[in-house]
Formats: sequence, C-alpha cells, structure tokens
Amino acid sequence: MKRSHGFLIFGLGAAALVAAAHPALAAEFPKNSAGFPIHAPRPWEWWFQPAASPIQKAIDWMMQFVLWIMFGVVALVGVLLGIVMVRFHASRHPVPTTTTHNTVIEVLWTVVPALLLIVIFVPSLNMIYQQSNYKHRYMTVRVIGHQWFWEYDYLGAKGVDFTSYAIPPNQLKPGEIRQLSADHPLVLPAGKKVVFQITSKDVLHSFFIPSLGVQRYAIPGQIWHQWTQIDAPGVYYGECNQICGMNHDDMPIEVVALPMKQFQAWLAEAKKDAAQGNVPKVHKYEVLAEQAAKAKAAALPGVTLASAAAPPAVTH
Ligand SMILES: [Cu+2]
Repeated sequence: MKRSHGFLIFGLGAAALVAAAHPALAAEFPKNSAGFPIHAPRPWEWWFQPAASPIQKAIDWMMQFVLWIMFGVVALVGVLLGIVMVRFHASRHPVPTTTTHNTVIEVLWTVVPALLLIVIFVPSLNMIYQQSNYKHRYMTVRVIGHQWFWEYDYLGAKGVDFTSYAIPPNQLKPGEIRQLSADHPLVLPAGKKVVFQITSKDVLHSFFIPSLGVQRYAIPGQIWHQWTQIDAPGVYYGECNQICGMNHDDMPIEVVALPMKQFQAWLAEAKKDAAQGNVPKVHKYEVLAEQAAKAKAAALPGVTLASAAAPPAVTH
C-alpha cells in the first residue's frame, strides 16, 4: 500500500511539473529579421507547439482534459491492482472468497465510465461544431497539394496564385529552417478568420499546421475546408503529413501572419506582381515590415504603409 501511494505521489508531482513548465516554455520565441516571432518546433519539445489560434487552444485544452481523466483512471486501476496483489496474495490470503457478485460495485463500474464518456463527449462535440463554423470569414485561400509543392490561390485577389517550394538545404540563408522554410510563404493577416479550401492535383496530401490547429487531407477531386484565426503576427510552420511519394518531405508550409495594414500592402503588391505575370517576390513581407518600422521611427506620414493599402480580399 505504502509503495503504491509513493508511486501515485511521484506521478502527480511529475504531471504537475509538466503542466507548470508548459506555459513557461511557450513564453519566448526567437525573432526573424523583420522582428516577427518564429513559431517553429524546437529540439526536445515534447508537448504540442504553443497554440496560436482559437481552435488549437481548444485542441490543447481538450488534450489536457482527456489526459487528466486518463491519468485518474490509470492511477485508480494501478492502486486497486496494487491492493489486490499485496493484500490478497496467496501467502497472506490462502483461502479465496467465493464472492461472484456485488451489485453496488457492478453499478458503479458501469455508471462511472459512462459518465466519464459523457464528460469527454460534450466538449468534444462542441469543438467539432466550432471547427466547422466557416461563417464571418475575412478571406479564403485555396490550398492545392502537388507532388511535391503547395499552391496558394487567394480567392478574390485576381491572379494572386503562387507555388511554394521547400528551400533546398544548400540554399538556406541565415534564419531559414531546413525542411520548413519555403521560397514563397503563405502570407495571411493576423487576427482575421481565414478559410482554407483544401484540394489536390495528383495524390493524397495533408495540409497540417500544428500551432494553428489546421489539419486536413488534400484529396483530388474534392474540396475540404478548414479555418484558422492567427492570434498574432509571426511565422508559423507546418508540413504535408500524408505520405505522398518520393519527395513527401519537401512539402513544408510556411505561414507569415502580418498585421492588417502590412497584409493589405503585401496583397496590393502581390496583385501588381500578378498583373505583370510575376509571382510575389520572395520574403517581400520583411521589406514591408522594415519600411513600416522605419516610417514609424521617422514618423513620416507620407511613408506609412496605409497609403498602399488595398481593399481587403473578401470572398464567400
Ligand atoms: Cu504531400
């Protein structure tokens, strides 16, 4: 008995430490040259990446909620097993009882697990509804999987449709991440609801951005939806997580979330580029961010990005 108590206390202590360390670990992010936090996976990270969207926060909460219930169940069963092994060991309890039924216990072990399932089912169903609510979107991006790159088509922004390839390891510049940085990142506004229309041109892919709570199969001939709303400006990473052929690992997803004004400026530039038949220039958002910072520092109203802002791309 004493021993199982010891294990229980140790387990509770370890779990409490992990729970306490989790927000502390999430507190700081390295910054890129434009001053945006980089939300990338880190060595020895063994929890989810810090949540950066309402859906991912809900997923994170749900995971911990179910984890604690599971922890309670495992601890209870472990303690009961311990009691049985110690107290009813053949040496201490040579004559077994002939008990076969106990109504109270039988009712309990039916009702309690059923209640636990209901307690898990209700928030889980709620989350499914939340995830499939595409109303009040700000914009829609069609995401198309290809062997082996992504294509992003900004619906409602004429011609803004570009491909996004992994940067080969020998061409990485400082601050870029191997197998995660892309040549043309998906640029989105922070704080706005964005809906992805996800499909594929060839085989099954999967559009997966863990910190934003986005994961959907990209299926040829079908369009599946998923939405996100990025909490704050930053760079977020994901990858195709459906084995899709030889270069499956060359399908990273890099999302750059910009403050609204910078996003509008970027979109205006991207539209201009598209009208000339060019893809949006590589990492132009960094240039824009630097311009914005300079303009702010110099307090020159003529140089602010607002002047370049275009009406938002709203589609339904
Ligand atoms: Cu793929």
